[in-house]
Amino acid sequence: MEDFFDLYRKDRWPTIFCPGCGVGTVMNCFYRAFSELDIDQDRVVFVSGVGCSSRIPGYIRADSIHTTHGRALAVATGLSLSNPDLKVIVFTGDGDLGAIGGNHFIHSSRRNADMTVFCINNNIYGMTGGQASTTTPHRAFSTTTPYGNMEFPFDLAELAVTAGANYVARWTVRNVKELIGSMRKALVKNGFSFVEVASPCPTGFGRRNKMGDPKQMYEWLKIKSVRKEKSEFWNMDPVDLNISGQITIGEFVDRNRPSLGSMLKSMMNNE
Ligand SMILES: Cc1ncc(C[n+]2csc(CCOP(=O)(O)OP(=O)(O)O)c2C)c(N)n1
Ligand code: SF4
Repeated sequence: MEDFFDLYRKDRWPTIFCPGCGVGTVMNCFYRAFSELDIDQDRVVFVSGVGCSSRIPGYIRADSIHTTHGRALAVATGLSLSNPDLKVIVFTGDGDLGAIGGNHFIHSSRRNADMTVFCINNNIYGMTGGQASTTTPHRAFSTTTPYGNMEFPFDLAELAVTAGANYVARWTVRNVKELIGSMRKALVKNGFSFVEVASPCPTGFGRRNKMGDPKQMYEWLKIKSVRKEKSEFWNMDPVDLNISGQITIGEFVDRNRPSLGSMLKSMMNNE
């Protein structure tokens, strides 16, 4: 790819993203990763659900399907099975993937369905004004938890590892180098590859939780993130993990289980 605007639909700019939102950073990291690989843009299909994070494919010059909220992975599974030559890339949010689409997430990981999923986890439903999602921290405030969240959040990366995904990593929007590296790896991996990005939503989450301006939210991500190698909490009781308020970052799995598409092919060939 020659330059930035070969990938983006410049005519759709400016984007809908609020000032200080992390979604734009993820989009630019994706550009870096994608442009360093030799992937034919005509063979790529982007899939998304609904949410601010899910708007990314709308800005990319390639075929895309904007599905209903939560159904991106179901559509992506159908696409990759019906045409194994396609490279299927999903952009999603923690609400889209972990809440309404939670079942598709678990089963796409378990099936090792052929797709790359980038989830922007901003701990909230950003687009609809700040309702609690499945990754809203315990005791955090949102429009639906005005007295603090009484529930405990999902660890999306850990869920994907446990369910069977081939590649899983998590970074924050501050770790751009590592994030680009993981995106590159995920894009060339067979089977289900998953990169979660912890990202600020100053409008829907930061404001309500008195986290300061976007710069302070970026600082908060730095303070809260701990590399997997140094983490006392990785692979422990999820309640401990969530009480610590820690974001464990790193690569969590890189393996080569047979993918759903490859299993289907070998069964059809009676192998
Ligand atoms: C079936 C259905 N239910 C609810 C909605 C309303 N809705 C749109 S986006 C959204 C949540 C988006 O949150 P997330 O996926 O975390 O993305 P973000 O906006 O935070 O990036 C909801 C509940 C919808 N569009 N369709
Ligand atoms: S509402 Fe939140 S996630 Fe959506 S664009 Fe604004 S800052 Fe970003």
